[in-house]
Order: sequence, then C-alpha cells, then structure tokens
Amino acid sequence: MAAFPDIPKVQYEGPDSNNPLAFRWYNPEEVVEGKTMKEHLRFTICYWHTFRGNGSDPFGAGTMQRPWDDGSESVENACSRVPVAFELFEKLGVPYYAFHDRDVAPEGGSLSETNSNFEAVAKVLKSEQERTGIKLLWGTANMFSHPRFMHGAATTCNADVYAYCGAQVKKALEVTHELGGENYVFWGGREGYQNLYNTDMKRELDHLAKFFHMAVDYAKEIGFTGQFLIEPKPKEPTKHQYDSDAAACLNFLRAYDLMGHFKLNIETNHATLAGHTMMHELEYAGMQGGLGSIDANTGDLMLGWDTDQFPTDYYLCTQIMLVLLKYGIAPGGVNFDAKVRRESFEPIDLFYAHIGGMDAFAKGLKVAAAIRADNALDGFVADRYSSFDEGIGKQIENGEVGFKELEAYMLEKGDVDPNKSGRQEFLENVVNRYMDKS
Ligand code: XUL
Ligand code: CO
Repeated sequence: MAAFPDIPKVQYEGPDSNNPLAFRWYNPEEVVEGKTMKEHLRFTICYWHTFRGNGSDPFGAGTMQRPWDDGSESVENACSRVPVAFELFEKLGVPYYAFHDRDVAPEGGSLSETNSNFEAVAKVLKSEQERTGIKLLWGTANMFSHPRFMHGAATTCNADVYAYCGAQVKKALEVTHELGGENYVFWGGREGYQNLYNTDMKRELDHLAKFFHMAVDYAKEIGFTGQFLIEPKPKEPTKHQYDSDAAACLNFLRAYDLMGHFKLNIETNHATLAGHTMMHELEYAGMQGGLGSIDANTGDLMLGWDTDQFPTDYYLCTQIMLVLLKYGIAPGGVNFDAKVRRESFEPIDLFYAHIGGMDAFAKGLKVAAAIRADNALDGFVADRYSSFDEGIGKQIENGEVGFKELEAYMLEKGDVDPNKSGRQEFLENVVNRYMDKS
C-alpha cells in the first residue's frame, strides 16, 4: 500500500507554475554545460532526518505524523519503513540515498544481534534498490548516539570502545559495499574533547589516524573502491571537534599520510558554524583536490547551532554550484542533510521541503553556468592578478627571484602603483544580473 497515495510523481512544470508539488527549475533531463541536471546534481535523500527524525528537541517530544511507522525499534518496523522511503525517493525522482547503520536497522542486545538486524534490513534495501534503480551515495556508522561513545569513538580513552568501533565500521563498510555505495563517510560526532585537563590530544589523534588506515586497508581487502570522505564540523557535540573545518581536516590527512585516500564532505551549516561561508569551505577543499561531496542544508544566522534547514536561497546555491562546476562532484553528490521543522509535521511537508531544495540547486546551477559561459567572474579574477603574468610578477611565480632582487627592483621603481579596484559592488551587481536572466 502506498504511503503517499495522494502525491503523484513530481514533474517539471517550469518557472511559471503555481503547483507546489511541481519543479519550477529542476528539469532532470535539461542539459547544462554538456551534462543533464540529474547528472550534475546527483541529488541524495538522507535516511536519518527524513525517515527517523521525529521532531523532538531538547525541550519537547516528537511531533511528526508518520502513519507507516509503528514507533517501535523492531526489525519488522525497520523493514516496512524501507519501501516507504523508496516511494518518496521515486516520487521525487531522486537518484541516490544515504544512511547511518543505525538509521536503517535497530541496535540489538549484542553486537552480533545488531549485525544481524542490519543484514536483515540491508536485504530489503538491496531489493528496493534493484526494483527502482535508486543507488546508495554513501553509508556511514553512527558512533555518536549510544552512551558507549561518551568519551569518543576512535578517539576514546577506552580501548574496548575503540575495538567496538572497528567492528562497527567493518560491518558498515561491508554493507555499503554490498549495496554498491559510491562513497563512505566519517563524521566524527564524538571525536573531540570538552577539556584538556583530561585529554591526551596527541594520542587521540594518532588513534584516529590509525583507525582511518585500518578502514583503508579493510576496504582494499574486500574490494570496496568507493571514495572515503571526512565531514568537517566544529563545536557540536563536543566543544572542540577535531575535524572542525576543511583546513583542519586536510592538515590532519596530510600529517598522517591519508591524503590519497580521503576527500571531504562539506556541509553548509557546518561551514557557517566554523565561521566560514560554504563557498570558502568548498574552494579551500577544491583547490587542494579534496572536494568529495556536499551535505546540502542551511543554518539560521540568528542561531549558533546546527539547525539543518532545507536550502532555499538562490544566491547560496549559485555560490555552491560555481565551485562544484569548477571542480566536479562525482562520485559525490548533493545530499539533503536537512530536516523539516518540528511544526511541519505532515508527510506532505517532506515533499515541499525536498522540492524547494532541488529547485534552489537547479536554479543555482543555471545561474552559475550562465556566469561561467560569459567568464563574468573568472575573467575578472584572472585580470585582477595579471601583474603576476609578466615581468617581476612572473619571476616571483617562477621562483626566479629572492629578497635581494625584489629590493633592487623596488629601489629602482621607487613605489607601487595602486593597481586595480577590487570592484566588489560591481561584481555583486553582475551576479544579480545573471540571477534575473537565468
Ligand atoms: C551531523 C551530520 C551527520 C553526518 C553523517 O551534523 O551532519 O548527520 O552527515 O554522520
Ligand atoms: Co551531514
């Protein structure tokens, strides 16, 4: 029986449509820069918020109406939730989904029971993937919700917990591999600390690096060739998260000889919590060959925590797409790590939320492609740095001069020319013009 019987498959109707259950910008087969929108955007729905989020917050109980869910932590309930999820993915025309092990299947009384629960649900996931052609973008292990992870997962002070995590990731990798997952994500929910009085930071980071090397080795052993991703986030839940932003993650990967094996999964709300724009984080990762995938959402600038709202801002999506078009995103994708507000409790709100996010990204893709077609920003940037294309600038870039030569050059010249205006306001107007036209 259909869980969303009154909702038809969502269709593209164009920008003039007033139908709230239609796309106005996302036209999956429309070609942009030589590829379809579907291929560019690789939209992904996350299982945790969309199928396990109940709307509870630290002050109150869940609010969501989910008539297909009996609210129990049984394997039967977990299995009957799967076709509902795939009905939503299909009706939205989304090609990928992503999960944590514990979103899809309940924890059992022992590790082996937990593993068999996971295997049982994975069978249903596999048959729904085969029925629909919908694929797994990434899998991950939830090593933050259960009390056993209170001191950390791979950065715990308790060696037994570390061992438990090894076993858990081993299984999550096997299932991700079995389901054809194209990536595997590590978000270090408890990998950080609250206080340095009780923490050996060096030892914790050494352990974390060892853990990642074990994951790389085991992937090789089982033939999993998906991309490993680390997802940076600062200050939540621990005060100091080790993987706080793109720069911290890349430094860690380099220091521990993991650069060839990992890229980053950059999330908008995590970037803003780190005091960066999403565009900054994407560019920082991209310029070092470390941009792997994105978790698409948005925060609330009035609040200092992770609100995981659906992205609807055309400017934000344009900025994201400018960077994704520059560096590419596959085998990563655009994963809506976002949740409907606890007041948006009806099943249909899940559709409105995803339609809005998909449309905002499609619009961002179109605007970014139009800007790129005219070289409207890159051309300006290239010209801004053109003093390094010749003369002394070229010699600097080529490593042909040192301080003595720079001094000789400047003593002869006397002082600098003011060079060129940065034209920020002019360029913001340029982006507005493309927003109007595209
Ligand atoms: C937490 C978060 C996670 C990761 C996967 O803020 O974003 O859901 O995406 O563990
Ligand atoms: Co995320």
